[in-house]
Amino acid sequence: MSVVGIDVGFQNCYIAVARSGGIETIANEYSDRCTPACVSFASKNRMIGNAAKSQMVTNFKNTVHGFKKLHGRAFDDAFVQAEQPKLPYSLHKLPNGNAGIKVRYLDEDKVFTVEQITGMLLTKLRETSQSALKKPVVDCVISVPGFFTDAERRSVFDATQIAGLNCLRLINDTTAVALAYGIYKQDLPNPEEKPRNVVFVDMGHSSFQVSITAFNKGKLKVLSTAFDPYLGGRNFDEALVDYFCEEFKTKYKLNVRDNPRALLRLHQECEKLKKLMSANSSDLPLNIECFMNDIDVSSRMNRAQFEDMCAQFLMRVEMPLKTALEQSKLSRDDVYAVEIVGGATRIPAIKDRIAKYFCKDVSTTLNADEAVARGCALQCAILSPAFKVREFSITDVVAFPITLRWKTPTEDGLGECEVFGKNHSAPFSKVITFHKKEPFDLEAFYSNPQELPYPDHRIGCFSVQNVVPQPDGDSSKVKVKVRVNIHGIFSVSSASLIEKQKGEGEDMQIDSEPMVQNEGRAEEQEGAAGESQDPTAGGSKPKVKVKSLDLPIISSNIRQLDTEVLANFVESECQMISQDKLVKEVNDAKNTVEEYVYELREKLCGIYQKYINEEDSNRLTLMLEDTENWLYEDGEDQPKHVYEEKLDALKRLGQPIQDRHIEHEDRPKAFEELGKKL
Ligand code: ATP
Ligand code: K
Ligand code: MG
Repeated sequence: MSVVGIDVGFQNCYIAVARSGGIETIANEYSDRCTPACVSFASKNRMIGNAAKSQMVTNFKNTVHGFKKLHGRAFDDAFVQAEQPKLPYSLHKLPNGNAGIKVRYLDEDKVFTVEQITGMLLTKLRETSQSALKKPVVDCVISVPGFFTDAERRSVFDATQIAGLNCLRLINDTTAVALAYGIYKQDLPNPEEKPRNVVFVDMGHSSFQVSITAFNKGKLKVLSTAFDPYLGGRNFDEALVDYFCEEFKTKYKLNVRDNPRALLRLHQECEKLKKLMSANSSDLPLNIECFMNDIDVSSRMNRAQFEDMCAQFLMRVEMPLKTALEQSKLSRDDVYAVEIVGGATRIPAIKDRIAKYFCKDVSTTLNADEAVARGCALQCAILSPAFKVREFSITDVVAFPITLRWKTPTEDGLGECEVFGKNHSAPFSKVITFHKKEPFDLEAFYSNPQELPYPDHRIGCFSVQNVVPQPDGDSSKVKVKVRVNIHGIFSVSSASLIEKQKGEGEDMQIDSEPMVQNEGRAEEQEGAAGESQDPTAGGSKPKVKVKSLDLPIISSNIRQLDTEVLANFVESECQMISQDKLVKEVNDAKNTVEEYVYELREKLCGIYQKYINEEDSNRLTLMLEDTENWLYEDGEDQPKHVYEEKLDALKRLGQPIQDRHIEHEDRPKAFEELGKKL
C-alpha cells in the first residue's frame, strides 16, 4: 500500500512519500519537486503541471491556474466575481449555480467543474508519485487551508475521488506542518509536563494561516488557529503589476491591461523581481523584451520602494498573529518558537513583522516549501496499517463554531444549540438527546457568519426519519450523533430511538466522546441497531440496558456532488487519461523516428562510414532526408502505427550497418579478453 502526502497549493504542489528510509519529497519528470497547480487544454490532449505552466502565456484562454479557492463557491459569490477579471480564462455559471471553468478542449467548448480541474491536477500528482514509488498509488493525505469550510472541503474531497484517490484525511496545512515539526523531536516534554508551545505561520501565494500548537511526547494539540484567507504572495505580485502598468502607460503609452499575454508576462516578471528583492535590498532592474507592440520595456525597483507600496498588505500580518495568541490563552513568554513556512514568508518585511509581534526571532528549521507535504505523508503513514511509524496523536481544532437548530412546539418555535464551540477538539463526536414524537429536521450552520470566510453559513439539513411516539403516547428519546470528522467535515452521522425510561425531565442533553484516530474504521461500528449501553446514563446513576432502534437520516442541501454526477466525472477523467496517454504514445513514436533519423545520419558520416559503400550510403542519406521532410509535412499528424512502420523501414536498412559495426568493435575486444585470460 502506498503512503503519500500531497500539498495542493494555490500555486505550487508538493508530494512526499514514505519509503523504507523515511519520508522523502519527490521530484516530477522535470526533476522538479514543485509541480505548478496548472492545467492546460489543447485540441488533442491536456497538459498538467510544468507542461501546462509553459502554456500559460501562449495558450492563456485555455490554461487554468489559480482555481483552488473556487472550490465550493457559487458563480455569483462576491469572491468569485472579484477573481474573474483577474483570470485569463473564462468562468461559467453551472446549472447548480456553481462556478465552472470554460475552455476549448478537443476542438470543442467545454465547461469543467473546479472538482474536475483539481481532479486533473491530482491525477498528475498521482502519476508522479506512482512513477517514484513504482507501484499504484491510492491512499493519500491531502492538505487544505484551515479556514476551508464544509462546502470547500467536500468539494476538494470530491476532487480526490475523481482522481481515483482514497483520501484518508484532508489535513489542515498548519497541522501538517506541526506534525512534520514534532514527530521526530526527541526532547518534547513528558505528557504530564508543561507542553512546548510552537506558533506555525504559513503564508503561501493566496493566503495566510497561523496556528498555535502544544507538544508533548507522542502528541500534538492545536490550541488555536487564525487566518487572513485573502493575504498571500500574489497580493505583492499584483501591487508590482499595478505599479508597472501605470508606469508603462506614461512611459511607453502602453495599455498593458488590454493585452492578456503582456499582462501575464508582466505578472511572471514581477514575481521574479519580488523574489529577487527578498535577497537583495539594492536597486534591481525589470526588463522585458518585445513586451507589447514590439516595444522593449525596462524599469527599476528596490526593496524600500516595494515595502512602501505594499504597506497595506504588511499591515495585515499582525491581526491573525494576535487573534491566534489571544485564542490560545497563552502569553508571548509561553511561546517556545515561531516556525515559518510558505513561500511568501521569505519576504523580509513579513518575517520582521512576525518576529516583532512575538518579540522573538522566527525559526526556519522546516523546509518552507515541503513541510506541508511531508506532514501529509507522515499523517498518511500513521493512518496506514501498512506502514510502521512512531505513535503520535494529533488533535486539531474546529476553526468555526457550529450550531444546530430545530423546530420545537414552544412559543418561539425554535430550539438551538452550539454543538461545537470555537477551538473545540477535532475530530470529535457528540451524542445529543432529543424528545420527539415525530420525524424532525436538524439545520446545521456555522454560528458566526461574520467571521466566516465564506458567504453562506448553512452547512446542511439532516432529517431524522421514522421517529414515533412511545406506546403510551409520550415522546420518544432520540439520540443523535453529530460529528466533525477527520477531514474537518460536519455531519449528523447516526440517530437512534431509545425505549422510554422513568425519571427523565430534560429536553436535550449533550454527551461527548472524542473520536479515535482511525475514525473511518470506527464509523462502521457506529449506529448498529440493537442492545446498547445508554450513553447518557453516566454519572452516579446506575447504568441500565436499553433497547435502541436505528433511525435513517436524510441529508439535504449538503454541498457535495451527487453520486451519479461523481461517477460520470470519474469516468470522464479516465477517458481523458487514456486520451492523454494515446497522444503521448503517438508523440513518443514520432519522436523516436525523428531521433533515429538524426542518429543514423550522424553515424553515416562518422563511425558507420567504413561499413557501408558510398552508393548505399547516399541512397540511405536521401531516404533520411525524405523522412525528415515528411515529419514536418504529411507526417506531422499520423496515427501511431504509421510512425512505427516508418521506423521499421529505416531500421531494416540501418540495422545491418549497426550490426557490422558492433561485430567489428567487439572482435578486437574479444581477442583482448582472450589474451588477458591466456
Ligand atoms: P497557498 O498556500 O496559498 O495555497 P502555495 O502553497 O501554492 O499557496 P507557496 O508555494 O507556499 O504557496 O508560496 C508561493 C508564494 O511564495 C508565491 O507568491 C511566491 O512568489 C512566493 N515566494 C517564493 N519565494 C519567495 C521569495 N524568495 N521571496 C518572496 N516571495 C517568494
Ligand atoms: K505549496
Ligand atoms: Mg500552501
